[in-house]
Amino acid sequence: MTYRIPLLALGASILVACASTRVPSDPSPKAESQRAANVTELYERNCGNCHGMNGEGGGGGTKSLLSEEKFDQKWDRPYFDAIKNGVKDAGMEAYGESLSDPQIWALVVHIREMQARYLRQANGSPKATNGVYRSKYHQFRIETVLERGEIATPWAIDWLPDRRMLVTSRPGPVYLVDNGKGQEIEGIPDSVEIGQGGMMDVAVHPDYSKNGWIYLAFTDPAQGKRGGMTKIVRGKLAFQSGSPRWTDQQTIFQCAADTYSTSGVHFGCRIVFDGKGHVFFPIGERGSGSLAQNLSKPNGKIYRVNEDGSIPKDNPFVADKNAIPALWSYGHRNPQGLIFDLDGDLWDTEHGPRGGDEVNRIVRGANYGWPLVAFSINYNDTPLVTPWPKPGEKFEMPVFRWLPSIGACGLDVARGPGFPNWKGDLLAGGLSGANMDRIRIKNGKLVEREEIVHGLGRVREVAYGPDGHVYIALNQPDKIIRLVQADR
Ligand code: HEC
Ligand SMILES: [Ca+2]
Repeated sequence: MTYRIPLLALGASILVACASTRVPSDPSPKAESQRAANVTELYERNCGNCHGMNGEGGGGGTKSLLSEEKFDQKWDRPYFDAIKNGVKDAGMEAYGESLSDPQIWALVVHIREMQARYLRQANGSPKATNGVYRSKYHQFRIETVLERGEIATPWAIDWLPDRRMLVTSRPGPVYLVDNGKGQEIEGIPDSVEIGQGGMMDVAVHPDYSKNGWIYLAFTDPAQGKRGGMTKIVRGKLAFQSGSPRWTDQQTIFQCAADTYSTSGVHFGCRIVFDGKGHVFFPIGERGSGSLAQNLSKPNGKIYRVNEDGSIPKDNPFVADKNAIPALWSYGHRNPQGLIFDLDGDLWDTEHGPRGGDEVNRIVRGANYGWPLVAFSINYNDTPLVTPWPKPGEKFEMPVFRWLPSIGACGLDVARGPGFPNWKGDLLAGGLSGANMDRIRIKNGKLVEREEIVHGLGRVREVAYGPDGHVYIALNQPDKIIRLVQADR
């Protein structure tokens, strides 16, 4: 795994050297299939003759792999086992000898990618008839709240009690939006937009009418050098002849200066309140996967602090002198969705690499496994790891994973009154997936998933409005839309 992007020719030559040492030198025929480093090649060479180059089946008595019924996580393990142990009475050999477990898992990921392509082509996206979309429990219309281009890369949405909307823009500004007109708030702290970082979340304190606090998450610029790190502050709004200004700022959480990095990936960050005096927020692993397992480093963790930034005495790692005391859970890659559901359980959505974006129930002190386990392959189509813990390892497994990835970003819970039949369901967005899914979980198990929106743009934020409409911040095109219930 590469932890730093090499900037110099020297770095590049080191990479090449590493890559060449990975080629196995064993000349035996068993090693033949292992030499196919890339998963597509591995499939085409070993499986395509029977299962079809695109999974369509037909050779050697196979059915199509492209069935809606099998495109489901409950078939992950049976698929893996079929490849590893073979399907003897059907004439498929066992690959457990010639292929490693990560290679076998990578073949499952490859099948999922073929299934997703095929099913998208066959089923298309949710479409409106006379402007009305029909989903399983509700019909809705889509309205534009902020036009294309009015706010650059909108990242987060929240509301003041008077229903004026706050919208962050990743390049830095935060806007107060009243009746479709956005006003930039003066005096917002400096942030730096590097890759996926920049101005990120805004969260209005649940008791805002009493205390006036608004929380912001952003990439804090490193002092005197390039790079940055996720930081959380809170402040208040003051109005001078109608113009909003950021005042009374306090730092809630800041990382040590030596953790600031020039990496452009995996900053987190959403802020949520538990209503019991605590604030929770995630920070991604900044491209350094192994640090997600290191409790003394801020990367790849979910945090819990008191609303003023002080450390709760009952946090899980306060007794560990080497651990950051604000830690709540670890082994995360890049959570960009975080929400308390209506039962008070905390959920995140986080990015896997290629495949295996996760929906996790966040438990005090738990390890979510990254980078030791993942439902993914590498971006360059090579095997990575297997999803399941090895003997002696204990990880909290995702309740649901998207395979292939959707680029999970933005998460809220349906609260009613606009969509009462969705009440309690998670609404989860996807960037590369350009989707918003409704996810119903009962007793810790996924019972229903429905794609509500697809193909309108990269979904950055999902926010259930106080007016009962479901707001979505899209990127590319940059705009804000809302779903308005239209049941007849
Ligand atoms: C000689 C033909 C043949 C080859 C080669 C072959 N399979 Fe199969 N495979 C079958 C047959 C036959 C079945 C059982 C019938 C079916 O499910 O289509 C099967 C079943 C499976 C299943 C279970 C499907 C289900 O719906 O439960 C998976 C997964 C699978 N194969 C994957 C692979 C992969 C991956 C490879 C390559 C590493 C491979 N197969 C190579 C013939 C083959
Ligand atoms: Ca995980």
